[in-house]
Amino acid sequence: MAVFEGSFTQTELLRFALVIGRFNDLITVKLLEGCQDCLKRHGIDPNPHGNQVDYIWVPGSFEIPTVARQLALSHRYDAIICLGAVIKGQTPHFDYVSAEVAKGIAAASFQTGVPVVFGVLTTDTMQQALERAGIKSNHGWDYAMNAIEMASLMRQLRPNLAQSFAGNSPQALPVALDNSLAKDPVS
Ligand code: INI
Repeated sequence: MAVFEGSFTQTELLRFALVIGRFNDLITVKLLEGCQDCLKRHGIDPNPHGNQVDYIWVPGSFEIPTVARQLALSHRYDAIICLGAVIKGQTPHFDYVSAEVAKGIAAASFQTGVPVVFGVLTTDTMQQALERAGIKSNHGWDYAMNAIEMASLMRQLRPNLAQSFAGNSPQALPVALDNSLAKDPVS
């Protein structure tokens, strides 16, 4: 048997997409900066003209899942990081938007087998959002850490699961895994 865990040092081949909501961009731009800082400090080139990170801007958090799913289906990325800020009290939209974005991001990840990081702040006030986007700490950094860990872990699991299932009948391999094994995320 074996232990698998993501590496934070072997990152040069990893590819990421960042989906960022423009709504409350005072917050989302700060999350983005935290995210980029973390990626850079872990050896990932955050330059949009480079090979490792693509950036996709959407109007608001509600639009994030549709785009995240499309990107995951492309199998070009090891992980997708979704950044948004849903703040209560601004509009009655809060409950609808926060529920849908959480469900949608989870579905995009489950349906495709690609890690999709839920980097959407849901707070009662703008002050709470600011505190989580740089004033006290920057959750953007944490979202990037999650993405690196999951991206690296999934790269390890694909070949290892293929090997450990090699002796079994094809029916023993779950369909989702079978599909992911057939695709190279960087091709
Ligand atoms: N989008 C957000 O990202 N955060 C919010 O707080 C928010 N509120 O409160 O309304 C918000 N609404 C816009 C929404 O995401 C869609 O862009 C819009 O409904 C069009 O589909």
